[in-house]
Amino acid sequence: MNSIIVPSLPIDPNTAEAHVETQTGLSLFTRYSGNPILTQSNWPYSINSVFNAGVAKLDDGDTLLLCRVEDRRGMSHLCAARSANGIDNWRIDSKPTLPAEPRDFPEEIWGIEDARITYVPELEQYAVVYTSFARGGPGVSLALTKDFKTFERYGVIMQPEDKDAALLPRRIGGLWALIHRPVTTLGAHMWISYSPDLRHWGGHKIILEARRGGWWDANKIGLCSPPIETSKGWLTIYHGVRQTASGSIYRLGLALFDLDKPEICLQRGDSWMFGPETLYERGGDVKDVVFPCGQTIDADNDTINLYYGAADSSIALATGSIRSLLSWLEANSTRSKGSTLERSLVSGS
Ligand code: BMA
Repeated sequence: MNSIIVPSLPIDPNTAEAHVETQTGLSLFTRYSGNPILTQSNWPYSINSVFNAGVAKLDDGDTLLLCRVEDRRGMSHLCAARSANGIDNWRIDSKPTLPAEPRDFPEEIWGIEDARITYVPELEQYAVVYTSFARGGPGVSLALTKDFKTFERYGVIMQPEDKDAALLPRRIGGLWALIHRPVTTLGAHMWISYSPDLRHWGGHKIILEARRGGWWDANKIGLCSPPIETSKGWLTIYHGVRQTASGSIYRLGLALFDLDKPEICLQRGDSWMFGPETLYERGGDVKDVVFPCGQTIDADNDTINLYYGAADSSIALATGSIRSLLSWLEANSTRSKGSTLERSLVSGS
């Protein structure tokens, strides 16, 4: 089964169709003028809010968003919305598509959140990696599906405290690779772990550290959408959390990881490249949050449609160019292969 329309990978930024190119970090993505594209008012049943959706492009051309839906108890579940153009006329499941199942999976007693979806050609299935929430804190859970109707649940694959995880679409050196964000005494950094069977995980390594001090991504970072395989490396959007006197600001940065050794960071952007600016991003249940969990890539192999949660209250869309993201990263990155500059930045010296 060939279940997803993906660009022929890896994407070559030199041959990708030209997109309107900007080199300023602030305009790398263009917001859809009709944002937000999905809100509580679109839902076929009573909810509090809808945000942070995993994304898949289906065989029939539909874009599927597996949305985080918060009910009016405060618990989240996942619900699928499908659209032919990925913008409007969403067909939303009439009940939760993937509800929490705390009886069989006690790690889901307070709900499930923030799915990241990867189509895995070898398995001919989508891997849905999501946050399961219970007394021990957030953990990382996995389910496989062919159709977003029935799911094979693997349960917790990374114990609390851990979240912001996605599977890479193919094995690296014979092993599956998961990027995730445990919180340890070392801090809230991005890690990679490897597995022969998606159940047993090891080879844990930090791949990107939260910076310190005044940086926009000081102290807490995490993976956003699943990394994009390009000929230059795994292009990765991550969030950085700035703590301020009036709360946190969630902004987005870019990093590039080695294709064959994804624990090696080749480049990391200095500044954030997308952050809360509009009313629907600056105000909501949690203000000043942009939080993508997935994207689609158009047939030109360059246009990226980024779906993001806005202020934990709605889903919005912004469009960019993979080639522009890569060239911005090249021009605005402190880190080159083997450089120790990043280490001194991380240690604050
Ligand atoms: C993070 C996650 C996201 C949420 C964000 C802002 O820790 O829980 O689901 O959007 O906080 O509240």
